[in-house]
Amino acid sequence: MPVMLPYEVRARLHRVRTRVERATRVLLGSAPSWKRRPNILPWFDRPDALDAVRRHGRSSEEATLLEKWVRDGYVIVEDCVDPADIDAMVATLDGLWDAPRPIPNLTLLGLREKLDGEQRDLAHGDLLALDPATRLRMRQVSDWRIHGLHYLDGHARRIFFNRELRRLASRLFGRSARPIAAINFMTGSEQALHQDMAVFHIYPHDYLIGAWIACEDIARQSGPLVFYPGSHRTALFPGFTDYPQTNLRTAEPDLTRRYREYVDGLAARFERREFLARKGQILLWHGMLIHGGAPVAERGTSRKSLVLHYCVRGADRAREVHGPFNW
Ligand SMILES: O=C(O)CCC(=O)C(=O)O
Repeated sequence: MPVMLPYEVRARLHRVRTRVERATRVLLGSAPSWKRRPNILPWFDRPDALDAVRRHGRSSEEATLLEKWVRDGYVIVEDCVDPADIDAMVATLDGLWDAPRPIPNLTLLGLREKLDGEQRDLAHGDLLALDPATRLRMRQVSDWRIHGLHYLDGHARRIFFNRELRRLASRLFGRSARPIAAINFMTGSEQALHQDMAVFHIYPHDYLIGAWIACEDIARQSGPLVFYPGSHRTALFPGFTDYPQTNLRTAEPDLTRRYREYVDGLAARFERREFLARKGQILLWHGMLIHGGAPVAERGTSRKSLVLHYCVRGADRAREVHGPFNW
């Protein structure tokens, strides 16, 4: 498993690299890298993809998986992640609320003090400084989540770099896959329908895979992940005229509103499914597959998951995009 540099060092290196790259572009007057390269789609998005399954599949089992990927835009797998890692990671997350000491650089996102209260983010140290009654109330009413736990927790890191998942994502891409992001959700996200291509800045298009790892058995009333098989074959929102620069992260409010209408309209043409997963099951989905979080029918029901995203080297253009950013 790769060794992680301390968080501060990595954050600093990232900032320096971003600044140097931007300055170089300004000085040389060069266009963003994606304008200088053709948009060659992955094999699974090409018109001959179903024929290509025969070339790509190394066994009949793999060919079946790849064919489902091409047709439906998702596959479900299990037995990839060690349940002991899931249990240890979840124990760390559950223990954050009354931990003996703060974890540096850890922020809990989406906290609130009452059900209809404003959401806010809090450093772990600031959370522990609150009185126990406030913390308990916050825990009961917050739909909280954490980004990048793998930087801080060894078990989350083992899952992030899980070989089997990486191998699978590489077989799907037909190229070596690398994990680029991780979010731990503790409750239903109730996220509006979207495609991850609209959230990430990917070029060439569609070199993006999401992996939703169930960290417990998922209850129907918890607001499961919803998804629309086949919706990955629809077009990228035409309003993102200079994608990957413009997407939901950089869009003005009116463009975001139009994107939402566009995606809701597309989703209505496909069957809606819920991922009522058993602990350890994993749904891998195409970057254009429409998905979101169902409404939480019973507040207080947990829905623990880890969502990873995979890309191929050089296709994540986030560092070249300029703000202002919506998050
Ligand atoms: O888990 C969910 O409810 C939604 C997750 C999601 O949409 C994402 O991380 O892209």
